Amino acid sequence: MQTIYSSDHRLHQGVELKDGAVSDSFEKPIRAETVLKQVKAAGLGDVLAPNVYERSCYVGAHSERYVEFLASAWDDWAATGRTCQALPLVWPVRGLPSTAMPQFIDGKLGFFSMDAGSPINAGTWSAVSSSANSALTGIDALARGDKAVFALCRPPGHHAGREYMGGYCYLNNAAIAAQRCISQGAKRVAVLDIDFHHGNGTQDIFYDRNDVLFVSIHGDPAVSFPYFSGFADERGIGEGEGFNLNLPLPKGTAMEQYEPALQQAGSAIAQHAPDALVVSLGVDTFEGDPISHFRLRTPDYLRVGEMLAGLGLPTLFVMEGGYMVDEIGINAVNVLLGFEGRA
Ligand code: Q9C
Ligand code: ZN
Repeated sequence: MQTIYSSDHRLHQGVELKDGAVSDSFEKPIRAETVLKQVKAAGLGDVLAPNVYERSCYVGAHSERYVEFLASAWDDWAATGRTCQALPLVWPVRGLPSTAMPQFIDGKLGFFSMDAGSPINAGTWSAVSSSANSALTGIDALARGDKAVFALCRPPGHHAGREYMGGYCYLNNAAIAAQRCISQGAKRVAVLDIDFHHGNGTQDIFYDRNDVLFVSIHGDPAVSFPYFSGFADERGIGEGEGFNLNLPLPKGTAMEQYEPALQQAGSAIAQHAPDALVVSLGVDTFEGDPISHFRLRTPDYLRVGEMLAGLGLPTLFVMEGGYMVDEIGINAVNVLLGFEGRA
């Protein structure tokens, strides 16, 4: 299968508040470079640069004002004379009365974010838009008849909601691709999220819709990020009721407990009978991941890919998380090799 990759991701290198101190983010450029290296070493297929898309292609999954905010956030921040990365520090939590968008950048940063996990610097928008463009290029390749495509996106996207960034994410690459699929005529799409963390952003974007089924297998939010989304009783709303399926699993989950959840996810997807499947592919489910708590092992990812292939759907894989830098290449590519029957 083809891989879509842009080196523009390197323009974004974030900071992170970890244990109360500022350090380099776990979400760093070498992640994508390691995965690319393994794509080539395994001979997965051609590596192509993304096409260029209009900013309007991100609207639908996101609101127009949020996309405008992201695109100009660095300039608005830098215009105040600051040179360090932009981070939000105040949020409109329950109980605060105003729902109006602030006019000043510091207020906007809080208004359009769920946490302080998505810093913005001078290259962030270039990286973020090229990441979304990789997912869009991938979905367009499926429309032209490719059976499977790997969008090697960085930064990741699944924590980004309709109007907010968070958890290292800015634009929701998987949701933007799924939305384009629908906009171009697909009746139904499914998004399966196998990153360790709940894909709260993708859930948010499609929560009231019955055309895009969202299924996520993730660490129990009672004890894992993002804490405020991902519980089993979140099933969708209005027309979307029954089209959101969360399968939280306890800390320490290994393949033995993971596989039945993946089976259940597969059954729900088959029942939806989508025209295409988008997989939010995070490999932070790995036993050695520094910020996550599942125990999948390297050969397990081949099995995951094999099970996904069993659905027989045109499939776009979109890279999400995975922070054990030495192993994320082999783990991500194992899913793709398993999918292609090259296990
Ligand atoms: N000490 C993705 O995998 N911070 N995002 C967790 C753990 C947020 C992960 C802190 C993790 C976000 C795309
Ligand atoms: Zn994750």
